[in-house]
Parts: sequence; structure tokens; C-alpha cells
Amino acid sequence: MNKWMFSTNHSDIGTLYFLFGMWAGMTGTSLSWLIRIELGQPGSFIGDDQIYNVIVTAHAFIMIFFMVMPIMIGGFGNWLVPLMIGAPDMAFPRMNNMSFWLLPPSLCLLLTGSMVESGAGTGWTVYPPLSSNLAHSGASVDLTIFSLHLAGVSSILGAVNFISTIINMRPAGMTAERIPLFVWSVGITALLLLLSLPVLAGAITMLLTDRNLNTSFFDPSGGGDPILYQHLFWFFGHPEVYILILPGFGLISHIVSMESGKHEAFGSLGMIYAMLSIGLLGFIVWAHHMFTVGMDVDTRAYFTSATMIIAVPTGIKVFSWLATLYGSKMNFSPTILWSLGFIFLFTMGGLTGIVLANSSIDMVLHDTYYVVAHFHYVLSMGAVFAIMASFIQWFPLFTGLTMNPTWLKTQFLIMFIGVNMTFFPQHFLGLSGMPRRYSDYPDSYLCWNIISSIGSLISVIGILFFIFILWESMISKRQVMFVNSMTTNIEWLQKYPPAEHSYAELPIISN
Ligand code: HAS
Ligand code: CU
Repeated sequence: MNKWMFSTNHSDIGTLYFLFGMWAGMTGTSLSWLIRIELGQPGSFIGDDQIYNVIVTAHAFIMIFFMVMPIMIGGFGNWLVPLMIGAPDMAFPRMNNMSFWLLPPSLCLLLTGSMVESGAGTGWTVYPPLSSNLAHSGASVDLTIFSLHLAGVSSILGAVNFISTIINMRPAGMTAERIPLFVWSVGITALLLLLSLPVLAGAITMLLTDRNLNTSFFDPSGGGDPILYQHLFWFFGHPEVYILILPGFGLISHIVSMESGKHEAFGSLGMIYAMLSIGLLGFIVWAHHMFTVGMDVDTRAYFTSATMIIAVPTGIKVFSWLATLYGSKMNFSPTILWSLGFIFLFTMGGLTGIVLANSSIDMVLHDTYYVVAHFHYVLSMGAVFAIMASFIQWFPLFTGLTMNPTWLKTQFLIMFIGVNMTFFPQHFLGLSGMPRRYSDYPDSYLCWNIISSIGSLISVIGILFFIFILWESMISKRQVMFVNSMTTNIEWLQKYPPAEHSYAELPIISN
């Protein structure tokens, strides 16, 4: 057996998470390509609406749970958090290995759920009654639920590990406001995971018993209520979207300060409070996903107002990044290009979020492509751009190798054009009423759909180019001369050496 698979070392596990996330990312991208092929021409291509919905569902699950979360929290979190606080490893190294190894079986269950019988075509929200046993009989949805159980256990264990590591394994002088921003972002993300995932677990388990044990939590004929599921799901679902972006916020803060030659990001205390506010506010806005269920007007007014308040701490973050860059000599390195792209496009996605937060506007935009455009701006261009920037930034630390910077800049340009061409037209489609989760549309939507599909082809070419750049860096073995000390906060650690009785001293049993 490969010793590396059972490694309890944080960087080995981080690398496993990267490899897993990249594999899942390619799977998720392939599915998105199928979606854009179906929608790139009028009429039906796949020829089966259930299969189309299964593809959409699997695409979302894979991208959220098996690409963004493993790469950001599992990959960057494991690699960088211990290094940035000067800990020898995570607090619970063997549990760390288990967190990772729960994911491959979880992914297998998800893929099996899409391939057996008629597949789970429920969307990632898995709303009953569509997900109940009348509309989705057979094992598919049950397998999807089990997949989420495993992924949830993996994330909860990971969250416990990060929280324990960050609280207990810091050097003596590293007081709260001196904890690096990325470490803060992972800590807050872990807290959100710990508080929100059990609610999802409860909801899907109730759904499982409704489907198989004749309970009726979500079935009105037995006194239940399908709206209850939506509340439970979004009490998890909204914090989840901040789980997907907060580590990216932390990573971008480090990159902009490193690349502008400053010792830390502008207003780092404000950045900490902004992330805390975003995390806490994220728990009291969930029903902005449910404005059309028949809520009374006061409840809608509350959820609209609470949601919009999140623009304030998020604005603090955006303007602090810009203030960090201010006055520096721009070097337009590949990482700074991705970071600028992140700041610009994430803000665009955030602004369309503010539009959707208005409940009376959302009555017409809900379940249209406008929502799809919104969340792809914050995810495909927010979360993914943060991942690209960071992967390039820390690649020399991870591998000791360098990638070709000229090619990386070209690759950024291809991706930038590709994703904008894919998702910008979707705002127009949504505003003119095109609904999400359908495999066909009236001819009046054809033009923007063709442009969107061509854009996705360009993005796929960009991804393939990146894989080529990675491959080239590995076969040509260009060793890196030195790793910027700020990548691991070494300067800081020399000033504040590890505490005498930190867990650093405890024996760590490996293998
Ligand atoms: Fe969102 C739906 C509102 C941020 C992800 N979001 C989704 C879905 C996903 C998602 C995946 O209120 C679809 C889920 C599904 O499958 O159905 N979202 C917001 C708001 C914010 C926001 C207000 N979303 C995110 C992030 C995500 C994400 C981050 C993942 C990474 N979102 C919604 C709403 C829906 C929604 C509705 C439901 C729609 C529906 O009908 O289904 C905010 O956190 C964004 C804050 C960021 C900014 C930009 C930077 C701020 C600056 C300060 C100045 C700006 C101000 C704004 C003061 C605002 C620069 C006012 C000024 C103007 C000029 C307009
Ligand atoms: Cu939300």
C-alpha cells in the first residue's frame, strides 16, 4: 500500500485534496460542457429531460462539494494554516486523513446516484415533493442523500480540526488580531460548517425517512409541510455560499499584500471584523431564496433588509483590497491578474445579488437565468479565480517548481474572456424570463444561448491550456530559487517563536 495514502501529514493530505479536487473539477467541467451543448442549439440534443436535470444536479454537487470545498479548505487550508501559525501539523492528524478519505466514497455514491435507474434530477437543493418517492422513485435520491451524509461528516470533522488547530496551536505571541487573514478566514468558514451542516444533515435524513419509512415531515397529506424542507435547506444553503467564498477572501488578501510589496493587507483588523460579520449575518438571511413561497410582506421586508446589510462588510473587503493595491507599482504578474479579475467580477456578482435581495424584484427573477448569472459570477469568477490566483501563487511552495508566466497570462486572458462570454449574456436571458433547469427554450432566447455556449467552449480551452502549463512545469523541472518568506509567514514566526507547551511538542503518531 502506498504509505502516502495513509499519511497524517498536513501537506500530504493537502496535496491529496488538490488532486481529488482537480479530478472532480474536470468531471464537473465535463458536465457543464454537456449542459452548454444541450443549450447551444434549439431543440433537444440529449433527448431526455430527466437526464438533463441529472446532469445539472451532478454538476452543482460536484463543483460545490467535490471541487471548491476540497481545494479551498482541504487543499489550501491544510497546506497553509499550519505553516502560517507555525504549527507542526493539524491538531488531529489522523482525523485529518479520515476527513479526506470520506470524500472518494461520497463522490462514488453521488455518481452512482446519477447513473442507476433514472438518476437524481432534483437540483442541488433536493426539494420535496420533486425529491419524494412519487416523483423520484428508486434508489437514486437515496444514494445522493448518503453521499451528502458522508461529505457532511468529512466537512464537520475537518471543521473541528481547523477550529482546534487555530485555537490551540498558535505561538504564544500570536494574539487574535495577529492571526493571518487566511487563517481567520478558514476559522470562520469552519465555524459556519460546524453550525450549518448538521441542519442539512437533519433535513436530508428527514427526507430519507419520508421516502423510505413512511414519515411525513414534508408531506401535507400526513400533516407535514414541504416549505419546512426549504427553510432547513437554506438555513444551511446560505451559509454554504459564504463557506465557498470566505477562504477565497483570505487567500486574495495575502496575494494582494504580497504582490504589492506590503507587509499586510490594508485594514486587517477591519478585514477580520468584516469576515466575522459576513459569517454571522449569513445565518439570518436564508429566506431570500424563498421569496416566492407565499411569505407575508413583513417577513419579506425583513429578509430583504438583512440580506442587503451584507453588502457593507463585503464592501469593506473590496475597498480594503483596492487600498492595499493603491500606491504600489503594479507588476501584472499572473497572480495579480487573477486577483484583479477576482475583485472586479466578484463585485459584479455581489451587485446582482443585491438586485435579487429585493423581494419584489426577485418575484420575477427567481428561478430565471439571472440567478444563474449571479451565482456564477460569485462562484466561477469569484471562488474559481481565487483558487487560480492562489494555486499559481503557492505552486512553488507546493512543488518546488515554477510555471511559465507568459503562458499563464495568456491563459488568464482566455479564461477571462471565456467565463464572461458564458455568463454575462445569462443576465439578459434571465431578465427576459428564461427559466433555469429546462433543457429547451423558445427561439427568442437562441442568440444569447449560442454566445454563452461558445464562451463555455473558450473556458474549456483555457482549462486545458492550464493543464498543459502544469504538465510542462513538471516535465521541465524548473526548480524554484527561493520561496517568498511571506508565503509562510516565516518573518513573523522568527519574531514570535512557538510557545513552550504548544501541541508542537506532543508526539504525533504517523502511519
Ligand atoms: Fe447569492 C442566490 C443574494 C452573495 C451564491 N447566490 C444564490 C445562489 C447561489 C449564490 C449559489 O437575495 C443560487 C442558489 C440556488 O441554487 O437557488 N448573494 C446575494 C447577496 C449577496 C450574495 C445580497 N451569493 C453570494 C455569494 C455566493 C452566492 C458570495 C457564493 C460564492 N443570492 C442572493 C439572492 C439569491 C441568491 C437574493 C436568491 C435568488 C433567487 O431568486 O433564487 C451578497 O453577499 C453580495 C455582497 C457583495 C457586494 C459587492 C461588493 C460590495 C461593494 C460595496 C458597495 C455596494 C453596495 C450595494 C452598498 C454587494 C463594492 C448597493 C449599491 C448598488 C449600486 C446596487
Ligand atoms: Cu443566499
